[in-house]
Amino acid sequence: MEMDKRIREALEAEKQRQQNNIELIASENYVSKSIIELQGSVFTNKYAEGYSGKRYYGGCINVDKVEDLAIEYVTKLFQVKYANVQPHSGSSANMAVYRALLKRGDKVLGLNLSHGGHLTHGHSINFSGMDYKFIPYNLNSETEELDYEEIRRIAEVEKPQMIVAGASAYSRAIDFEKFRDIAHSVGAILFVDMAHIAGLVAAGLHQNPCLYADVVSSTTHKTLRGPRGGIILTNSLDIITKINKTVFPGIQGGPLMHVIAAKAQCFYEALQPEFKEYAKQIIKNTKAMAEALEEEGFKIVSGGTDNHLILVDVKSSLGITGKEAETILDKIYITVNKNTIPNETESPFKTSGIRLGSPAMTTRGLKEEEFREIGHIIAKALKNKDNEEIRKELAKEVLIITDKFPIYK
Ligand code: DSN
Repeated sequence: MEMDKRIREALEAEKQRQQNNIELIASENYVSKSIIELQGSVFTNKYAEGYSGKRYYGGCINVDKVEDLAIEYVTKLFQVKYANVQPHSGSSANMAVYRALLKRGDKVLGLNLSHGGHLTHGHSINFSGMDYKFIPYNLNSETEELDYEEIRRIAEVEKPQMIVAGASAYSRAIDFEKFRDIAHSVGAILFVDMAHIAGLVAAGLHQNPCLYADVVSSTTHKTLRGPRGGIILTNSLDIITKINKTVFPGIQGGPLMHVIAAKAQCFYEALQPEFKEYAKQIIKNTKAMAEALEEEGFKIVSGGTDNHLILVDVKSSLGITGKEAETILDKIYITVNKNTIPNETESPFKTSGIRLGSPAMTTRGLKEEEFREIGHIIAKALKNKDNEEIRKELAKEVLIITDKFPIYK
């Protein structure tokens, strides 16, 4: 049957929006045509509850092959023994880890959401904060970086069953070896959620948490540039056995085999030498954009960046909220998200900061020169928020950049 006209219109409009806009949401990316083809493939028709070779349905010969390939490639990519590639998302991967390894009410340490953590790292409105007793740790109030001594102090006082490391809005490298030492010194499991930095880890540009953590989760669609979904990795046979039972039948039914096929392709792509070059460019580009914004007088949270994102404190720099900045930039076709910053004084709906990431535009081929230009365009737009003429000029400049770098040639 032909596609419904109104659905088609939304699809075409979204293609145009993605083409026109400078995409700076740190957790988004553009996947390859092969990944789109696999996600839109006949694998979507297949039920395959269970695991390769042990399914509850017939006709699984080909889905077994793609799931085996996904596991082969991802374990090679992250130098780890075992993987579960079935979680539908990062949140369900994290739910599986907690449910497999903790009892309800167990104590867990996780990074405060307003300091860069994630909802599933213990926020009270999320299942994680409801089912387990999370104790948040904050960034150091002066350096705005992780404070390992303070995390150790909290761990020694609280004696948690698990420590969660990983972040959604943290621009500095994370020392997983230090986290391992702290966790194991108090008898806690170290769980790393590397969703944001997985592509950098895959390229060898960030310490690999699989070498230190008891268990690691990730999404596959951020810096890793794959389909939307989750994975869980570990070197422990005991842990993967518990994880596998928890993912299915514990919390999920049939795996999304079209997504698992696309995950296999994502891991294959990340194993190629070009991916390393891509990941290197991500970091160069973020640094270039941060430098341009600093030249313009903006305060960069944590004093700079080692990875794919920066947090800009627009409130202390210009007296506007993150929400206002997001809206102003939307009008000139630059997509960002408002974000809380350490010691936030605004509500999560307003915030004092914006989060800017380079993975998506790096995929489109932009280099340091363009990222510096984007930094200056952002600064000019925010400094002249009420000037209609300047806004129109900047919107034109953005469209010139995005025209020059098509998403799908
Ligand atoms: N929502 C994602 C992000 O934007 O960082 C995290 O899951």
